[in-house]
Amino acid sequence: MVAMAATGDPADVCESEGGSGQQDSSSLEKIVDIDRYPLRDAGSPAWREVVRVARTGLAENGCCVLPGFIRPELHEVLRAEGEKLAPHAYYRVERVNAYNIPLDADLPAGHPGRIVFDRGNAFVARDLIPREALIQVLYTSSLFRRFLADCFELPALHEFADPLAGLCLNVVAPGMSHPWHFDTNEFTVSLLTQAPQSGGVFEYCPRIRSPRAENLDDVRAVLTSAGAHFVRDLELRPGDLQLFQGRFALHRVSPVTGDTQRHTAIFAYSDLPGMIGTAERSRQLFGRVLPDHLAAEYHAVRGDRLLD
Ligand SMILES: O=C(O)CCC(=O)C(=O)O
Ligand SMILES: [Fe+2]
Repeated sequence: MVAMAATGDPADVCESEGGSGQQDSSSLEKIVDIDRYPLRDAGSPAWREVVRVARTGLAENGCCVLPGFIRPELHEVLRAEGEKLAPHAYYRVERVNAYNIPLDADLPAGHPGRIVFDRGNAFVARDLIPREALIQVLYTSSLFRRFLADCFELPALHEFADPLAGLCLNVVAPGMSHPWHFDTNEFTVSLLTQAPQSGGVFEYCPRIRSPRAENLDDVRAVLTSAGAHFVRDLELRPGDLQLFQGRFALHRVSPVTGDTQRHTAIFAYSDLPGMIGTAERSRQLFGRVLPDHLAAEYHAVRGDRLLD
């Protein structure tokens, strides 16, 4: 979702990170269907089987869904908490391209980065989400993080040090969409907390680019509606957890129709500690810049040579 750089300073790691132990386990047990997803039993046969299925989906499509991750009896709490937060989202319809790079970037004629969309979704920033909200409890759970790291085949995942990004509620109101884009962060986990009445479908193009190849012709085909064969729809229900590698899969939320907003919690993690967004990106997404953004040095650490 956001442009991130690692400051490399371990002091930047969120204070809440590492909050493991009994409290973590018991709060997680109340939220997650642990019979299906045994997050407390790392390495057990049941854990390994869930991780195997997730890894297969990620390897094949850069995406996998863990259905019924949240206990069904909490779906209404999840929805109601999101609904209460949604009015605090920062609304500003922005003109963007799929790479989230400046619209006046010097790109050759015909480059898909020259195609411009209205970004009509809005984010509620992390500092507005109460500590006890289900999505905040999940985001900060070290058991949850350890499980996700195993699914992504990483030794560890870290919360963002950014006080606003990292955990957000993505609000797509009727008539709005979250247009085609690549994510700048590599590991995104999301949870639909409120389904729209209609529309608002998550559409994605698995592996349309790779760390070595932008595949501009294919990207342009999708952006100009000539590439329907690249596009897959993902069926998501409230309480399903989605693991996604959006840096290589072009994706969007199609326009929401009907009367109901679409809400998703977006949990962003990094394999490096201390990730913090640039002041400019923070201003665009949340309408605010905090001292942490200004204090951080923005050395982007990337393992690839892609445009963004
Ligand atoms: O809300 C969603 O399902 C997708 C959000 C997304 O793509 C993003 O925040 O980058
Ligand atoms: Fe995204």
